[in-house]
Amino acid sequence: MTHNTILKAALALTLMAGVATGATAQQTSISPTPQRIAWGQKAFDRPSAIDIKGIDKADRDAVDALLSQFAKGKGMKVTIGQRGDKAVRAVADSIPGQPQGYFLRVRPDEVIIAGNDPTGTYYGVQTFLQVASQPEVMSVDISDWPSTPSRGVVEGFYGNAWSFDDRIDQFAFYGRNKLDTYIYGPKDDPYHRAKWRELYPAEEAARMKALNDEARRHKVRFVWGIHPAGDHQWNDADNEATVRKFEQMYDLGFRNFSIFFDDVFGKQADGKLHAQYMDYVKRNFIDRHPDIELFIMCPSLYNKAWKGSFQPSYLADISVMDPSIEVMWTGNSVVDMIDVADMEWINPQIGRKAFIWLNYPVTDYCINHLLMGPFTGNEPEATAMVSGFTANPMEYAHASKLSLFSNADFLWNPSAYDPQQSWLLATERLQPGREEAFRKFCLYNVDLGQNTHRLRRFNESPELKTLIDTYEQPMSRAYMPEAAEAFAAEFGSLRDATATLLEASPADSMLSEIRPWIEAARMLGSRGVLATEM
Ligand code: 14T
Repeated sequence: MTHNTILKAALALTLMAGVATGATAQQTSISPTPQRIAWGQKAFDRPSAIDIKGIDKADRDAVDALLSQFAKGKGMKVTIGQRGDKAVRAVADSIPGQPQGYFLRVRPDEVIIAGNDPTGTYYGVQTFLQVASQPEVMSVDISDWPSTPSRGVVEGFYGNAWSFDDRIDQFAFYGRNKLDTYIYGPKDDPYHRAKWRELYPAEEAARMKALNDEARRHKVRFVWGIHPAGDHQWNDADNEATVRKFEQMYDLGFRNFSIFFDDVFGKQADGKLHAQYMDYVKRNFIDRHPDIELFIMCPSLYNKAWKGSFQPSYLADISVMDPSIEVMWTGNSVVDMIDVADMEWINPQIGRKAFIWLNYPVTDYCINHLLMGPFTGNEPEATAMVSGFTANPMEYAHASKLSLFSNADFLWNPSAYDPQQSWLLATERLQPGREEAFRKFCLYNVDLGQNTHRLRRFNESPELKTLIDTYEQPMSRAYMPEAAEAFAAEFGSLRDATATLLEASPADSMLSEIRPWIEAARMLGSRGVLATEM
């Protein structure tokens, strides 16, 4: 959509404002932040039923997402379709040409959702569901597309892998937040790493298939990964075992694959052997199935700080692999945020744009911590230099959503990303009605503490820090009643906030998942209040 069309749309909406009835309705916060958006006045009251035009041709998953929120019947007219479909021909010129792009128009008499491709249509529906989440639905024109390809999650941590239910729940969350990639690499799934050669037994295979099917419904590409690097013998038998395993996954419906070589050293970390093996699998598996999309490798040397610990030629050795193979990279060190300089360093060496494996909010190296602060530190301009960007989360699937929500927002539209705003919205979406209490708790779970990877976050419990900064010095000379009061108020509000969360925790998956941290924060609050009384 050109600027000119946007201007015209905005003008049309402004004119409509004159005829709109009723008080000014609320604009909704849309996340991820759309590329172009022009709000008008109130369009209509949220309907309970919708009358869908284009339903037979439109992407099935998009229609299903729509019907999960509205009954089908006489009601608001919603036209849905994809570029080329007759239903959306009238707005063909407004549909952005980017992959996964869509155009959404909400007006008093009609709604149009028009995708550039099936995922675009699905994302258009997701945005519409946010716009229409209010009792009074606003007129709006949105033209939108992602700035970063392959956005999502790499389940790549050590420790308790996510459960089946966790993953099913994640895929719906990814769909809502326009994350399109999930890379499967839980270190502790035996069929991923320890017993990588063995096929999944029937029961496990059925569960993997169910997961992949569910991911597809939310337009998430489930990248099934194998970690053979620990004991691969670099011979034909092991090459064939890999293809056999991948064929099993292909037959189950998987269309995206990856091979991991991380955290192996010495003779297992030979770049030439890795490249030959990757090319073997490319020729003997990937190329035989033209409908396979992603083929990704995670190298042994996956961050700059480790360069001296591997063969000096490791990166050059893997750079000769087939150029369609994506290469993962964690940045300057194992746990690091990504900037332009990182990408300028790695991309030329591997002869392609690196696919980011961000080790945040993973906590497998600081397991007594939760990472619940704003998602900050990645440079917006770096996103144009990646082929994908996936985050390694905490073993706490629900709590990880706080960071993933903002990660999705950042990647979709990096130049519009505001970490604080995004965090405020994320906390509201995850704990609606309890967002203030949840925020109070989160602010006490920001920093990682001392850890091997040295990542720190310095905005831990900012309110408490301000009080300490204000009163520590003067209090060392004389007792100050106002200081005691101020501390009591802060600790009291932490105690009360966490009490609210604890009360809600049995019925809330996230709160029950992180209950020990909430309990600990409540005790900190109570103890603080008592200390001021002493
Ligand atoms: F492959 C990678 F990109 C990667 O990050 N691998 C692991 C990952 O599974 C783990 O979750 C992450 C954070 O702890 O770090 C990598 O694992 C390590 C890194 C180390 F520096 C394991 C041991 C280490 F000493």
